[in-house]
Amino acid sequence: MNSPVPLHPQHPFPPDFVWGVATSAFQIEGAAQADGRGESIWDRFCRQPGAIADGSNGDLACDHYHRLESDLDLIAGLGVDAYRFSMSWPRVQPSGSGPVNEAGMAFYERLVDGLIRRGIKPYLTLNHWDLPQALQDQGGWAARETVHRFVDYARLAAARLGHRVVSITTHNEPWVMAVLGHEHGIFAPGQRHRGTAMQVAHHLLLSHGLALQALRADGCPARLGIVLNLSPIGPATSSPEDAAAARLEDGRSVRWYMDPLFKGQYPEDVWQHLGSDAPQVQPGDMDIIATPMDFLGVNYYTRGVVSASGAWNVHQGGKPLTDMGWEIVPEGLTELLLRMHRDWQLPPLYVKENGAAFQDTLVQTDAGPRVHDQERTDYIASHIAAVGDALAQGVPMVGYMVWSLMDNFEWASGYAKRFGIVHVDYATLQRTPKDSYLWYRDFLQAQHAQRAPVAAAAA
Ligand code: IFM
Repeated sequence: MNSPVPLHPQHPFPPDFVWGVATSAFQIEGAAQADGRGESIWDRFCRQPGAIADGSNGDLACDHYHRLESDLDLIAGLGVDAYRFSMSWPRVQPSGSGPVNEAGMAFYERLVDGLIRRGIKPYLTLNHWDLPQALQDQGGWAARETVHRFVDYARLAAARLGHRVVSITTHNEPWVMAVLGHEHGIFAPGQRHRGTAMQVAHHLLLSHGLALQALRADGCPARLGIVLNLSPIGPATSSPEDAAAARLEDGRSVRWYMDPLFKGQYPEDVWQHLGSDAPQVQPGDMDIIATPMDFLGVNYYTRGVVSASGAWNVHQGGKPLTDMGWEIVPEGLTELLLRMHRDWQLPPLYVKENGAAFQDTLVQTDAGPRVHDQERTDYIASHIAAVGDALAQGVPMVGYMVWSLMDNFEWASGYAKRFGIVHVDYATLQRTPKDSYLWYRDFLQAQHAQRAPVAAAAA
């Protein structure tokens, strides 16, 4: 390919650095009614008029459920070390409790075996937002009982796959589930109450800690952790009001998760601010939440610029935007990783999602269909370089994963926003690797070539 983007970042990555690509179940699988799958809160939410920008849903999505083998070949063609995917809870336990739905579990066994056969390490996420609707009907994540249902589900999943996957993530992005789902109401289950959101966040963290303890007691050999969406948060202006707003937003979106996980306590300033919206915490909860992890994952897309008027991403000008309207700030990733390293005692750290939506055009060329998504290639390359900068300054980075393998259901934005490095034609479901896929493949080849002499010398 003809990309000017360099294949060798300024800072070298260690030979055992894990390069990967990521997806999630609801966003790609489709097959919403196949093989006994139960309803999830996202199936229900998509049916609310106006909830999804293009009125779409996940019924068919990319039909990955029926195209597993060819999709696995696409992943293998990239030359990644790892593939991060999520298990749909309602597919394997349709009502959120009770025995395994064998037909649904068989899909994930085929997926994991297919990855292993291709030499790719499976990275499993248990909860990427698609709670069984039956549990929502009993109170969802706001109900403490759901914590125990999640632990049962985690044990059942680990009993079947824990010996074959390298890593298990309990939850993906608890802030999103709690705040966008229960305070802003723009994600499933569409509730709007701050106190509920904070109780949900507490129960997600608690269920994470309890699941870690249960899986370890069961002898699960996979490495265990959680994935947070984090951004560096700064004030829109130098006014004291904006500075206070930025500090509070950092408290609510970063410290509210990092402090309990790594210090066993909620940040006092945010707790005071919440007043009666602070969560119910029972004795012993905080110690459970702080159960040591084998890794932490961070998803990074952009920075936050906050003003006292309540705006979250005030654009300060000069920064290019993605199709989501998010500023492109690769140096923000380095800043975030350095801050995390400074403020908390981190376990090995991954970037578990990083990528960008752009308006892609599929063009016909003599070489077949192509998507010239130079902006996405630039985005990925510059963020990989940002990870390299953090690594060079001592942050314990161990891996990086692109979001996402293919265009998919982008939640409230429907199918209009494309994050894939593989283009999906939603009329035919045909997959076309974009130029960013070809660049990442070439980049990984260059990384692997650098690895070989090191590995040979060590042998
Ligand atoms: O598509 C989502 C993903 O499911 C979670 N992290 C952010 C991505 C882009 O919005």
